[in-house]
Amino acid sequence: MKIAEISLYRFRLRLNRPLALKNNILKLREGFVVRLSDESGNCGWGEISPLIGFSLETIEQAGRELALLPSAITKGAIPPNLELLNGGFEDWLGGFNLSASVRFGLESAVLNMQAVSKQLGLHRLLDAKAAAKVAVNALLSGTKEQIEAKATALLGKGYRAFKLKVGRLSLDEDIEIVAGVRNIIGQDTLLRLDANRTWDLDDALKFMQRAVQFNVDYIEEPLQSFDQLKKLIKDSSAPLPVALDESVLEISPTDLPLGPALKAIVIKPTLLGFEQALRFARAAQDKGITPVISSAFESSLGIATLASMAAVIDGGRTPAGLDTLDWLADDLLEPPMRVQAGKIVLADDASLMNNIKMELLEEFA
Ligand code: OSB
Ligand code: MG
Repeated sequence: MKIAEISLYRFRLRLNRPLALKNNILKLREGFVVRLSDESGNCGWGEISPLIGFSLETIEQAGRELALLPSAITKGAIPPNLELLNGGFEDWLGGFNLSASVRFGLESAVLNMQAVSKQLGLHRLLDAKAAAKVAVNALLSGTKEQIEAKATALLGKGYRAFKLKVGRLSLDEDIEIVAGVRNIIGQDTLLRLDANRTWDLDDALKFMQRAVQFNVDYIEEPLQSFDQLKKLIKDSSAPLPVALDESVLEISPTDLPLGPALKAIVIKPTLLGFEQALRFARAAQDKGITPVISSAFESSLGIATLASMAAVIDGGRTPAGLDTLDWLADDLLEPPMRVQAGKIVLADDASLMNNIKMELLEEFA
């Protein structure tokens, strides 16, 4: 297969409400998309959406890389067997030192183009037996009232996993919200927490000890640094199971920390690259750690690609962190991806990406 044509676009999507991130409040979701086509006219799309405060690169940096994409990438034959995701992309693209979001977008576009040429959904290209549904965790944020209303509504819609942000309020307030959510969702529903590195060891332990009674699946990044978290992971008396998220950007798949308290690693392919994300997932599974594929507020185009990866990794059973689309007022796919009864449903053919909303795309470079 050859790349016959490459087109780059920029987008700015309106949000339904401002997106409050660590040190930034986004009013628009901005990024790029790349469209590749082969000699037969099959085309594949990829989303490039660095997330400020989480991606190591800025959107400007990603744009510069895209504007200067080496002709070694954009012209000529694509190496064989890339869809095996066992190092082919790294051999092909590794030498160009592309940032993670650009790498993810290019890898996605190539894989989606291959899927289209075989008239398969991306998950089917990667694994003929892949599941067609991916469970997701709902993402709860806002005031106690908003969180409880959302938990009630989504439980009724069939969600069986919830993730709650903690560490922004006082200990008592946080615990009250955790208790309220657990009370609403009942005992048979997964409850995950995410502290986004807010606490020192003392505060983290205080919180974790009080949260034990609420049967927490895991808490992401309770401590301020990977070094601190590593110590907690090795501590067999840690009160709650923990998950890596921000720390994943500071390690490589071969040096995942091991210890009794490490239950899961949250993998955000936009921050890592597609093939690299899968490498983390496989390394985690080899060590008995649960990989959880998660979004960085991509459009439906990125979410469809991420859901395909989650479907391949463990049959879509472990709820993925992909329930972020309702922040977007505009979206790049028509119809957009939607969560149905707590799951994202993938199409067996390549139809998900048939309709890209060209009117939201501006030609770039
Ligand atoms: O803190 O896990 C986070 C999205 C972008 C940046 C950081 C985070 C997230 C999410 C995604 O929470 C949704 C999820 O994991 O459920
Ligand atoms: Mg997190």
